[in-house]
Amino acid sequence: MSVAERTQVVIIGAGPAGLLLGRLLDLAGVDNIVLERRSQAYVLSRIRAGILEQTTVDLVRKAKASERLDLEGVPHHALQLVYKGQITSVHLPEFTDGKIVTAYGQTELTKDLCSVRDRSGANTVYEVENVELHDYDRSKPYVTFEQGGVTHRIECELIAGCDGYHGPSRASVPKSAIKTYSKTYPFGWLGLLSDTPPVSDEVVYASTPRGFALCSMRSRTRSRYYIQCSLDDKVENWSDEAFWTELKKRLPPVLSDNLVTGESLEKSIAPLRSFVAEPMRFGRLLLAGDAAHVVPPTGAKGLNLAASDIHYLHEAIIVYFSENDDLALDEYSRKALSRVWKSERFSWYLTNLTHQFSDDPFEQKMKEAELEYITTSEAGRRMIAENYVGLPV
Ligand code: RFL
Ligand code: PHB
Repeated sequence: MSVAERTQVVIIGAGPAGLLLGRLLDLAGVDNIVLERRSQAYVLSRIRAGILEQTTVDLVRKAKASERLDLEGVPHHALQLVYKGQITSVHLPEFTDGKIVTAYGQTELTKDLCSVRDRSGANTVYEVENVELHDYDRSKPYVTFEQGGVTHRIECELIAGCDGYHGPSRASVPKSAIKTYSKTYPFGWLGLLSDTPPVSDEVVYASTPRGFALCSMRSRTRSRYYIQCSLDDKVENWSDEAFWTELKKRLPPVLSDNLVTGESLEKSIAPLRSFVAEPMRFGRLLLAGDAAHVVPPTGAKGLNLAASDIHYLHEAIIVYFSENDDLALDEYSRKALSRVWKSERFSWYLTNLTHQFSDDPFEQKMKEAELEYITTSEAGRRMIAENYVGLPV
Protein backbone atom coordinates (compact mmCIF):
# COMPACT_ATOMS: atom_id res chain seq x y z
CA MET A 1 0.00 0.00 0.00
CA SER A 2 1.39 3.44 -0.85
CA VAL A 3 1.79 5.87 2.03
CA ALA A 4 -0.22 9.10 1.86
CA GLU A 5 1.68 12.35 2.44
CA ARG A 6 -1.15 14.01 4.37
CA THR A 7 -3.87 13.01 6.78
CA GLN A 8 -5.86 14.56 9.62
CA VAL A 9 -4.52 12.32 12.42
CA VAL A 10 -1.36 10.20 12.50
CA ILE A 11 -1.79 7.42 15.06
CA ILE A 12 1.45 5.86 16.28
CA GLY A 13 0.98 2.25 17.45
CA ALA A 14 -1.42 -0.54 16.40
CA GLY A 15 -2.18 -1.83 19.90
CA PRO A 16 -5.75 -1.73 21.20
CA ALA A 17 -5.60 2.05 21.82
CA GLY A 18 -4.39 2.95 18.31
CA LEU A 19 -6.65 0.49 16.49
CA LEU A 20 -9.74 1.49 18.46
CA LEU A 21 -9.07 5.19 17.92
CA GLY A 22 -8.42 4.69 14.18
CA ARG A 23 -11.67 2.79 13.77
CA LEU A 24 -13.82 5.30 15.69
CA LEU A 25 -12.31 8.19 13.73
CA ASP A 26 -12.91 6.34 10.44
CA LEU A 27 -16.55 5.86 11.33
CA ALA A 28 -16.82 9.59 12.09
CA GLY A 29 -15.20 10.52 8.77
CA VAL A 30 -11.88 11.69 10.28
CA ASP A 31 -9.00 10.62 8.03
CA ASN A 32 -6.14 8.81 9.82
CA ILE A 33 -3.07 6.64 9.27
CA VAL A 34 -1.75 4.09 11.80
CA LEU A 35 2.03 3.52 11.96
CA GLU A 36 3.23 0.30 13.64
CA ARG A 37 6.77 -0.85 14.36
CA ARG A 38 5.97 -4.59 14.29
CA SER A 39 4.53 -6.84 11.58
CA GLN A 40 0.80 -7.52 11.61
CA ALA A 41 1.49 -11.19 12.44
CA TYR A 42 3.48 -10.12 15.52
CA VAL A 43 0.76 -7.70 16.68
CA LEU A 44 -1.85 -10.47 16.32
CA SER A 45 0.12 -13.00 18.32
CA ARG A 46 0.77 -10.98 21.49
CA ILE A 47 -0.84 -12.48 24.59
CA ARG A 48 -1.87 -9.98 27.22
CA ALA A 49 -5.02 -8.92 29.04
CA GLY A 50 -8.28 -10.81 29.26
CA ILE A 51 -11.01 -9.01 31.20
CA LEU A 52 -13.11 -6.25 29.63
CA GLU A 53 -15.15 -3.70 31.55
CA GLN A 54 -18.63 -2.88 30.27
CA THR A 55 -17.40 0.52 28.98
CA THR A 56 -14.76 -1.26 26.89
CA VAL A 57 -17.36 -3.65 25.47
CA ASP A 58 -19.64 -0.67 24.69
CA LEU A 59 -16.83 1.13 22.88
CA VAL A 60 -15.99 -1.95 20.80
CA ARG A 61 -19.68 -2.12 19.89
CA LYS A 62 -19.61 1.55 18.89
CA ALA A 63 -16.58 0.72 16.73
CA LYS A 64 -18.71 -1.97 15.02
CA ALA A 65 -16.12 -4.60 15.87
CA SER A 66 -18.02 -6.60 18.49
CA GLU A 67 -19.56 -9.39 16.42
CA ARG A 68 -17.28 -12.11 17.82
CA LEU A 69 -16.98 -10.51 21.27
CA ASP A 70 -20.79 -10.56 21.59
CA LEU A 71 -20.86 -14.24 20.61
CA GLU A 72 -17.76 -15.58 22.33
CA GLY A 73 -17.11 -13.25 25.30
CA VAL A 74 -17.71 -15.04 28.62
CA PRO A 75 -19.75 -12.92 31.06
CA HIS A 76 -18.42 -12.84 34.64
CA HIS A 77 -20.89 -11.93 37.38
CA ALA A 78 -18.44 -12.19 40.26
CA LEU A 79 -14.80 -12.28 41.24
CA GLN A 80 -13.45 -14.55 43.92
CA LEU A 81 -11.02 -13.52 46.64
CA VAL A 82 -9.15 -16.30 48.41
CA TYR A 83 -7.71 -15.53 51.82
CA LYS A 84 -6.73 -18.03 54.54
CA GLY A 85 -8.04 -20.76 52.23
CA GLN A 86 -11.58 -19.29 52.30
CA ILE A 87 -13.24 -18.11 49.08
CA THR A 88 -15.23 -14.87 49.20
CA SER A 89 -17.34 -14.25 46.12
CA VAL A 90 -17.88 -10.57 45.28
CA HIS A 91 -21.07 -10.49 43.26
CA LEU A 92 -20.65 -7.64 40.80
CA PRO A 93 -24.22 -6.77 39.66
CA GLU A 94 -25.45 -6.63 43.27
CA PHE A 95 -23.23 -3.63 44.03
CA THR A 96 -23.12 -1.91 40.64
CA ASP A 97 -26.65 -1.62 39.28
CA GLY A 98 -26.31 -4.80 37.30
CA LYS A 99 -22.85 -4.33 35.76
CA ILE A 100 -20.60 -7.28 34.92
CA VAL A 101 -17.23 -7.84 33.18
CA THR A 102 -16.48 -10.02 30.15
CA ALA A 103 -13.61 -12.44 29.56
CA TYR A 104 -12.30 -11.92 26.02
CA GLY A 105 -8.61 -11.94 25.19
CA GLN A 106 -6.76 -8.82 24.07
CA THR A 107 -5.35 -11.03 21.30
CA GLU A 108 -8.86 -11.68 19.96
CA LEU A 109 -9.89 -8.04 20.34
CA THR A 110 -6.82 -6.95 18.38
CA LYS A 111 -7.69 -9.48 15.64
CA ASP A 112 -11.23 -8.07 15.41
CA LEU A 113 -10.02 -4.45 15.27
CA CYS A 114 -7.37 -5.27 12.63
CA SER A 115 -9.92 -7.14 10.58
CA VAL A 116 -12.50 -4.29 10.49
CA ARG A 117 -9.71 -1.83 9.73
CA ASP A 118 -8.35 -3.93 6.87
CA ARG A 119 -11.84 -4.50 5.44
CA SER A 120 -12.62 -0.77 5.48
CA GLY A 121 -9.48 -0.07 3.44
CA ALA A 122 -8.04 2.22 6.15
CA ASN A 123 -4.31 2.82 5.96
CA THR A 124 -2.08 0.93 8.45
CA VAL A 125 1.64 0.89 7.80
CA TYR A 126 3.44 -2.00 9.54
CA GLU A 127 7.16 -2.52 10.14
CA VAL A 128 8.03 1.17 10.28
CA GLU A 129 11.35 2.28 11.75
CA ASN A 130 12.74 5.47 13.24
CA VAL A 131 9.38 7.15 13.80
CA GLU A 132 9.94 10.81 14.71
CA LEU A 133 7.39 13.44 15.72
CA HIS A 134 7.91 17.03 14.58
CA ASP A 135 6.45 20.47 15.33
CA TYR A 136 3.50 19.32 17.39
CA ASP A 137 3.89 22.52 19.41
CA ARG A 138 3.12 24.44 16.21
CA SER A 139 0.18 24.49 13.82
CA LYS A 140 1.68 22.14 11.20
CA PRO A 141 2.96 18.95 12.80
CA TYR A 142 4.38 16.06 10.79
CA VAL A 143 5.73 12.58 11.38
CA THR A 144 8.71 10.99 9.61
CA PHE A 145 9.61 7.29 9.50
CA GLU A 146 11.38 4.71 7.40
CA GLN A 147 9.99 1.62 5.81
CA GLY A 148 12.00 -0.76 3.64
CA GLY A 149 14.86 1.75 3.51
CA VAL A 150 12.61 4.58 2.21
CA THR A 151 12.00 7.70 4.33
CA HIS A 152 8.43 8.98 4.47
CA ARG A 153 6.89 12.19 5.79
CA ILE A 154 3.22 12.58 6.69
CA GLU A 155 1.77 16.01 7.42
CA CYS A 156 -1.18 16.10 9.76
CA GLU A 157 -3.20 18.21 12.17
CA LEU A 158 -2.96 15.95 15.20
CA ILE A 159 -0.69 13.12 16.36
CA ALA A 160 -2.06 10.39 18.66
CA GLY A 161 0.74 8.71 20.64
CA CYS A 162 -0.66 5.19 21.20
CA ASP A 163 2.76 3.52 21.08
CA GLY A 164 2.90 1.92 24.53
CA TYR A 165 5.28 2.48 27.43
CA HIS A 166 8.49 2.31 25.35
CA GLY A 167 7.30 4.21 22.26
CA PRO A 168 8.75 7.46 20.84
CA SER A 169 5.71 9.73 21.49
CA ARG A 170 6.08 10.39 25.21
CA ALA A 171 9.87 10.25 24.85
CA SER A 172 9.73 13.15 22.36
CA VAL A 173 8.25 15.54 24.96
CA PRO A 174 10.82 17.86 26.62
CA LYS A 175 11.40 16.88 30.27
CA SER A 176 10.38 20.36 31.43
CA ALA A 177 6.88 19.91 29.94
CA ILE A 178 6.00 16.57 31.49
CA LYS A 179 5.73 15.22 35.02
CA THR A 180 5.99 11.50 35.61
CA TYR A 181 5.15 9.35 38.63
CA SER A 182 6.25 5.75 38.94
CA LYS A 183 6.54 2.77 41.22
CA THR A 184 8.07 -0.62 40.58
CA TYR A 185 7.13 -3.69 42.59
CA PRO A 186 9.68 -6.20 43.94
CA PHE A 187 8.10 -9.19 42.18
CA GLY A 188 6.74 -10.31 38.80
CA TRP A 189 3.99 -12.52 37.39
CA LEU A 190 4.69 -15.83 35.72
CA GLY A 191 1.77 -16.49 33.34
CA LEU A 192 0.74 -19.72 31.65
CA LEU A 193 -1.85 -20.22 28.90
CA SER A 194 -3.26 -23.69 28.25
CA ASP A 195 -6.05 -25.39 26.36
CA THR A 196 -7.68 -26.74 29.51
CA PRO A 197 -11.10 -25.88 30.98
CA PRO A 198 -10.88 -23.05 33.54
CA VAL A 199 -10.86 -24.16 37.17
CA SER A 200 -13.57 -21.64 38.06
CA ASP A 201 -16.37 -19.79 36.24
CA GLU A 202 -15.07 -16.52 37.68
CA VAL A 203 -11.64 -14.91 38.06
CA VAL A 204 -9.92 -16.05 41.28
CA TYR A 205 -7.46 -13.77 43.15
CA ALA A 206 -5.65 -15.80 45.82
CA SER A 207 -3.54 -14.24 48.55
CA THR A 208 -1.42 -16.92 50.24
CA PRO A 209 1.75 -17.10 52.35
CA ARG A 210 3.49 -18.69 49.29
CA GLY A 211 2.57 -15.65 47.17
CA PHE A 212 -0.27 -14.48 44.96
CA ALA A 213 -2.05 -16.65 42.36
CA LEU A 214 -4.66 -15.78 39.76
CA CYS A 215 -6.98 -18.06 37.77
CA SER A 216 -8.56 -16.62 34.64
CA MET A 217 -9.71 -17.75 31.22
CA ARG A 218 -9.85 -16.85 27.56
CA SER A 219 -12.83 -19.13 26.81
CA ARG A 220 -14.59 -22.17 28.26
CA THR A 221 -11.74 -24.32 26.94
CA ARG A 222 -8.70 -22.05 27.36
CA SER A 223 -7.30 -21.01 30.75
CA ARG A 224 -4.88 -18.32 31.85
CA TYR A 225 -3.10 -18.68 35.19
CA TYR A 226 -0.52 -16.50 36.93
CA ILE A 227 1.67 -16.93 40.00
CA GLN A 228 3.70 -14.26 41.75
CA CYS A 229 7.41 -14.94 41.15
CA SER A 230 10.67 -13.30 42.01
CA LEU A 231 11.98 -10.58 39.69
CA ASP A 232 15.14 -12.48 38.83
CA ASP A 233 13.26 -15.69 38.04
CA LYS A 234 13.56 -17.02 34.46
CA VAL A 235 10.83 -18.76 32.45
CA GLU A 236 13.34 -21.54 31.65
CA ASN A 237 13.41 -22.36 35.38
CA TRP A 238 9.73 -23.24 35.29
CA SER A 239 8.68 -26.50 33.63
CA ASP A 240 4.93 -26.79 33.09
CA GLU A 241 4.85 -29.34 35.87
CA ALA A 242 6.62 -27.03 38.31
CA PHE A 243 4.12 -24.28 37.47
CA TRP A 244 1.07 -26.51 38.05
CA THR A 245 2.51 -27.88 41.30
CA GLU A 246 3.11 -24.39 42.67
CA LEU A 247 -0.27 -23.09 41.50
CA LYS A 248 -2.05 -25.99 43.26
CA LYS A 249 -0.24 -25.19 46.51
CA ARG A 250 -1.63 -21.64 46.36
CA LEU A 251 -5.27 -22.67 45.83
CA PRO A 252 -7.77 -24.06 48.35
CA PRO A 253 -8.53 -27.81 47.90
CA VAL A 254 -11.96 -27.13 46.36
CA LEU A 255 -10.11 -25.49 43.45
CA SER A 256 -6.80 -27.39 43.35
CA ASP A 257 -8.60 -30.76 43.38
CA ASN A 258 -10.49 -29.71 40.25
CA LEU A 259 -7.62 -28.03 38.40
CA VAL A 260 -7.14 -29.58 34.96
CA THR A 261 -3.49 -29.28 33.92
CA GLY A 262 -2.03 -29.55 30.44
CA GLU A 263 0.75 -28.46 28.14
CA SER A 264 1.43 -24.70 28.08
CA LEU A 265 0.74 -22.76 24.88
CA GLU A 266 2.70 -19.82 26.27
CA LYS A 267 4.63 -18.99 29.41
CA SER A 268 6.15 -15.62 30.24
CA ILE A 269 7.24 -13.40 33.11
CA ALA A 270 6.03 -9.80 33.32
CA PRO A 271 7.36 -7.19 35.76
CA LEU A 272 4.79 -5.07 37.61
CA ARG A 273 4.83 -1.31 37.43
CA SER A 274 2.68 1.75 38.16
CA PHE A 275 3.37 4.80 36.00
CA VAL A 276 1.57 8.04 35.05
CA ALA A 277 2.68 10.93 32.83
CA GLU A 278 0.92 14.29 33.14
CA PRO A 279 -0.53 15.98 31.14
CA MET A 280 -1.71 13.80 28.26
CA ARG A 281 -1.81 16.67 25.77
CA PHE A 282 1.20 18.58 24.40
CA GLY A 283 -0.03 21.01 21.74
CA ARG A 284 -1.13 18.77 18.88
CA LEU A 285 0.21 15.56 20.41
CA LEU A 286 -2.22 13.50 22.49
CA LEU A 287 -1.01 10.48 24.47
CA ALA A 288 -3.28 7.51 25.15
CA GLY A 289 -3.06 4.06 26.76
CA ASP A 290 0.25 2.62 27.97
CA ALA A 291 2.10 5.54 26.34
CA ALA A 292 0.73 7.70 29.16
CA HIS A 293 0.21 5.28 32.05
CA VAL A 294 0.84 1.72 33.19
CA VAL A 295 -0.84 -0.26 35.96
CA PRO A 296 0.12 -3.56 37.56
CA PRO A 297 -2.28 -6.16 36.09
CA THR A 298 -3.89 -7.15 39.42
CA GLY A 299 -7.09 -5.15 38.81
CA ALA A 300 -7.28 -6.04 35.07
CA LYS A 301 -7.21 -2.33 34.26
CA GLY A 302 -4.42 -1.81 31.62
CA LEU A 303 -6.41 -2.53 28.49
CA ASN A 304 -9.57 -1.02 29.96
CA LEU A 305 -7.81 2.26 30.73
CA ALA A 306 -6.48 2.37 27.17
CA ALA A 307 -10.10 1.98 26.01
CA SER A 308 -11.47 4.68 28.32
CA ASP A 309 -8.76 7.09 27.11
CA ILE A 310 -9.96 6.41 23.58
CA HIS A 311 -13.55 6.97 24.65
CA TYR A 312 -12.62 10.54 25.68
CA LEU A 313 -10.07 11.09 22.91
CA HIS A 314 -12.17 10.16 19.90
CA GLU A 315 -14.95 12.45 21.13
CA ALA A 316 -12.47 15.32 21.69
CA ILE A 317 -10.92 14.87 18.23
CA ILE A 318 -14.32 14.82 16.54
CA VAL A 319 -15.32 18.06 18.34
CA TYR A 320 -11.93 19.57 17.48
CA PHE A 321 -12.47 19.00 13.76
CA SER A 322 -16.20 19.66 13.56
CA GLU A 323 -16.34 22.75 15.80
CA ASN A 324 -12.74 23.94 15.58
CA ASP A 325 -12.72 23.64 19.39
CA ASP A 326 -9.17 23.46 20.74
CA LEU A 327 -10.33 23.35 24.37
CA ALA A 328 -11.81 19.89 23.77
CA LEU A 329 -8.25 18.57 23.59
CA ASP A 330 -7.36 20.03 27.02
CA GLU A 331 -10.54 18.54 28.39
CA TYR A 332 -9.41 15.17 27.06
CA SER A 333 -6.28 15.27 29.23
CA ARG A 334 -8.20 16.41 32.30
CA LYS A 335 -11.01 13.85 32.02
CA ALA A 336 -8.72 10.94 31.14
CA LEU A 337 -6.29 11.66 33.99
CA SER A 338 -9.04 11.85 36.56
CA ARG A 339 -10.10 8.30 35.67
CA VAL A 340 -6.49 7.11 35.26
CA TRP A 341 -5.55 8.05 38.83
CA LYS A 342 -8.55 6.20 40.25
CA SER A 343 -7.63 3.05 38.32
CA GLU A 344 -4.00 3.48 39.38
CA ARG A 345 -5.18 3.59 42.98
CA PHE A 346 -7.28 0.43 42.68
CA SER A 347 -4.54 -1.53 40.87
CA TRP A 348 -1.92 -0.48 43.44
CA TYR A 349 -4.29 -1.26 46.33
CA LEU A 350 -5.21 -4.73 45.07
CA THR A 351 -1.57 -5.51 44.29
CA ASN A 352 -0.37 -4.53 47.77
CA LEU A 353 -3.25 -6.34 49.39
CA THR A 354 -2.83 -9.70 47.68
CA HIS A 355 0.94 -10.14 47.14
CA GLN A 356 3.61 -11.29 49.57
CA PHE A 357 6.61 -8.99 49.59
CA SER A 358 7.13 -7.23 52.89
CA ASP A 359 8.98 -8.73 55.86
CA ASP A 360 7.60 -5.98 58.08
CA PRO A 361 5.25 -7.74 60.58
CA PHE A 362 3.17 -4.59 61.07
CA GLU A 363 2.55 -4.21 57.31
CA GLN A 364 1.62 -7.87 57.19
CA LYS A 365 -0.92 -7.46 60.00
CA MET A 366 -2.41 -4.40 58.26
CA LYS A 367 -2.88 -6.43 55.10
CA GLU A 368 -4.52 -9.25 57.00
CA ALA A 369 -6.87 -6.81 58.75
CA GLU A 370 -7.77 -5.18 55.43
CA LEU A 371 -8.44 -8.57 53.80
CA GLU A 372 -10.58 -9.60 56.73
CA TYR A 373 -12.46 -6.31 56.53
CA ILE A 374 -13.25 -6.43 52.82
CA THR A 375 -14.22 -10.09 52.85
CA THR A 376 -16.64 -9.61 55.75
CA SER A 377 -18.04 -6.13 55.10
CA GLU A 378 -20.63 -5.25 52.49
CA ALA A 379 -19.02 -1.81 52.08
CA GLY A 380 -15.66 -3.49 51.44
CA ARG A 381 -17.10 -5.78 48.77
CA ARG A 382 -18.95 -2.84 47.20
CA MET A 383 -15.68 -0.89 46.85
CA ILE A 384 -14.04 -3.86 45.11
CA ALA A 385 -17.05 -4.45 42.84
CA GLU A 386 -17.43 -0.77 41.80
CA ASN A 387 -13.81 -0.49 40.83
CA TYR A 388 -13.59 -3.91 39.20
CA VAL A 389 -16.47 -3.33 36.78
CA GLY A 390 -14.91 0.05 35.94
CA LEU A 391 -15.73 3.54 37.20
CA PRO A 392 -18.08 5.57 35.00
CA VAL A 393 -16.61 7.44 32.00
P1 RFL B 1 0.28 -1.53 23.47
O1 RFL B 1 -0.63 -2.70 23.43
O2 RFL B 1 1.60 -1.68 24.10
O3 RFL B 1 0.45 -1.05 21.96
C1 RFL B 1 1.43 -0.11 21.58
C2 RFL B 1 1.76 -0.36 20.14
O4 RFL B 1 2.73 0.60 19.72
C3 RFL B 1 3.73 -0.05 18.97
N1 RFL B 1 4.96 0.73 18.99
C4 RFL B 1 5.40 1.46 17.95
N2 RFL B 1 4.87 1.69 16.75
C5 RFL B 1 5.58 2.49 15.90
N3 RFL B 1 6.80 2.99 16.20
C6 RFL B 1 7.37 2.77 17.40
N4 RFL B 1 8.59 3.25 17.67
C7 RFL B 1 6.65 1.98 18.35
N5 RFL B 1 6.92 1.57 19.60
C8 RFL B 1 5.87 0.82 19.98
C9 RFL B 1 3.85 -1.41 19.65
O5 RFL B 1 4.46 -2.38 18.80
C10 RFL B 1 2.39 -1.73 19.94
O6 RFL B 1 1.77 -2.39 18.86
O7 RFL B 1 -0.41 -0.26 24.15
P2 RFL B 1 -1.96 0.20 24.20
O8 RFL B 1 -2.58 0.15 22.85
O9 RFL B 1 -1.96 1.44 24.97
O10 RFL B 1 -2.72 -0.96 25.02
C11 RFL B 1 -2.43 -1.16 26.37
C12 RFL B 1 -2.54 -2.64 26.71
O11 RFL B 1 -1.88 -3.41 25.75
C13 RFL B 1 -1.91 -2.90 28.09
O12 RFL B 1 -2.36 -1.95 29.03
C14 RFL B 1 -2.26 -4.25 28.65
O13 RFL B 1 -2.02 -5.32 27.79
C15 RFL B 1 -1.41 -4.41 29.91
N6 RFL B 1 -1.24 -5.79 30.24
C16 RFL B 1 -2.25 -6.40 30.89
N7 RFL B 1 -3.36 -5.67 31.22
C17 RFL B 1 -4.37 -6.26 31.84
O14 RFL B 1 -5.38 -5.60 32.10
N8 RFL B 1 -4.30 -7.61 32.16
C18 RFL B 1 -3.20 -8.39 31.83
O15 RFL B 1 -3.18 -9.56 32.10
C19 RFL B 1 -2.13 -7.79 31.18
N9 RFL B 1 -1.02 -8.49 30.84
C20 RFL B 1 -0.07 -6.49 29.89
C21 RFL B 1 0.01 -7.85 30.19
C22 RFL B 1 1.01 -5.85 29.25
C23 RFL B 1 2.17 -6.52 28.91
N10 RFL B 1 3.27 -5.77 28.29
C24 RFL B 1 3.11 -4.37 28.00
C25 RFL B 1 4.52 -6.24 27.99
C26 RFL B 1 1.16 -8.57 29.83
C27 RFL B 1 2.24 -7.92 29.20
C28 RFL B 1 3.42 -8.77 28.84
C1 PHB C 1 -6.15 -12.32 32.45
O1 PHB C 1 -7.14 -12.99 32.13
O2 PHB C 1 -5.09 -12.35 31.80
C2 PHB C 1 -6.23 -11.46 33.65
C3 PHB C 1 -7.40 -11.43 34.40
C4 PHB C 1 -7.47 -10.62 35.52
C5 PHB C 1 -6.38 -9.84 35.86
C6 PHB C 1 -5.21 -9.88 35.12
C7 PHB C 1 -5.14 -10.69 34.00
O3 PHB C 1 -6.44 -9.06 36.97
